[in-house]
Amino acid sequence: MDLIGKKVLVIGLARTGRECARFLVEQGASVTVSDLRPEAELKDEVKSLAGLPIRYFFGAEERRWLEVIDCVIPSPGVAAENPLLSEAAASGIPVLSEIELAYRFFRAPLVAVTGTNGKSTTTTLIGEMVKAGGQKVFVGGNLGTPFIGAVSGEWDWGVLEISSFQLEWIERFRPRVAVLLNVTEDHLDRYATFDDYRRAKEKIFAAQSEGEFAVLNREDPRVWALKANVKARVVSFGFAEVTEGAYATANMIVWRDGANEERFPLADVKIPGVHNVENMMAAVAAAKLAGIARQPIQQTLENFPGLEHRLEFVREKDGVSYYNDSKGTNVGAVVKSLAGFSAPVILIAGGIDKGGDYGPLEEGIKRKVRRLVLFGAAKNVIARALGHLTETVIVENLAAAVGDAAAAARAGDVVLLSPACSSFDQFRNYAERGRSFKNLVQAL
Ligand code: UMA
Repeated sequence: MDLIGKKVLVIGLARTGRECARFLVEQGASVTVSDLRPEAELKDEVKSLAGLPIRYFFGAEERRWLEVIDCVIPSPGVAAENPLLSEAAASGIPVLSEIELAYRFFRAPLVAVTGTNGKSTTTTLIGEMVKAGGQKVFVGGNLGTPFIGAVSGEWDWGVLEISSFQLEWIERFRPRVAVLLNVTEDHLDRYATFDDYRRAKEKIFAAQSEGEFAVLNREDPRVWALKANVKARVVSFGFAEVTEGAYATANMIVWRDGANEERFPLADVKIPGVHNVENMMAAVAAAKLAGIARQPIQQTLENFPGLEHRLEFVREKDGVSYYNDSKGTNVGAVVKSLAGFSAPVILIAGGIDKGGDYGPLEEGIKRKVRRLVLFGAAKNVIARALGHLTETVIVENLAAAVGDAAAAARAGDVVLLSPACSSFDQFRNYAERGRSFKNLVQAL
């Protein structure tokens, strides 16, 4: 793809926009960056690009910004309804997502992981396995480091966490190994229907052909149904024994590839929960397809401590265990997190409601949750949906929620922050919410 002299508009000036602008200037493009926030809020971002020949437009988006533009690169957080994007698409100006742009320049093969939950854990595991196998690997994407920032590096592999947002504007993006972990309701504040969200995720397989691999979860009926539609070779993971692919018994993961069988004991693995067995099976399958030997895979499974903000143990106080699961930003994630506990749980939830159904949580709340502590913008919506199932209290913010949970907890209980919502009503992001929870718990 020749970018010399091309007039490119990048929409959004945060992590993705900044890296795209830098790359496009390097490639000789004529770069414009827009952001709907006022300039005063973007001083640091503009400063980080100081000295580069970039034209900026800030504030409410105007269609005239598209005049003379040859190509538009939206940040993932920019929805298709954005006036610049919809106008560009309607008038035939090519729109490419950042991962599509990066794909056209990245020279190593890719493993790409998507799904509603487990993406970050699985991507990190695969990256560590490939690294332990002695390969030079870039690990990033939705995980936090934009893919575009890696294209000038020398790599043997790229391992990417990919969101539905990033898949919206792809054309040729074609991973050697594409993994779909699961699909449950999320981001219904961005997509009109669940089907729109699901279709965006499934695009990860769209450009693949027989030479590539589609790794599918047999435990998720929506994912497994895709086996008939994908063009790539299907490799699967799940709990029932198979002759090709990965499966798990109570104490090991088994990988089978024709006549070969490799066993990965789980006795020394540190990450808990059935959902993590699924994540580990997916990671083993992807790493094997990337040609990694048994030993570095086993070593990674045993050394991996889990991710911050994902069922992260914070401390025990007076016999009560506190867990930070701030990355549990949708209902499906909380269902899986609750499944990992057998002790009575005091669940802290709330934030910005994403327009989905809280129904899948009913069973877990009835069986495990002794007290439900709700805070933030969605507190009343969640209380209406689930409050009749257990003792429920409504508080204003996270500090009050931790205070209430600590006062109500008895020895043997678990206090779990697993919000089922995004964080933007009271925090910058889920990480800030998680850190705030940990500070509050440490201060008890
Ligand atoms: N903006 C506009 N116009 C709009 C909308 C937004 O100008 O119509 C501007 C905003 O004012 C802001 C910028 O766009 O300045 C924000 O862009 P962004 O939200 O894409 O932020 P980035 O920092 O580039 O982060 C993105 C991903 N964000 C989202 O998908 C919302 C990050 O995923 C990702 O880590 C990063 O790229 C690097 O690849 C975060 C996320 O929440 C973690 N992802 C979702 C999730 O995991 O559920 C999908």
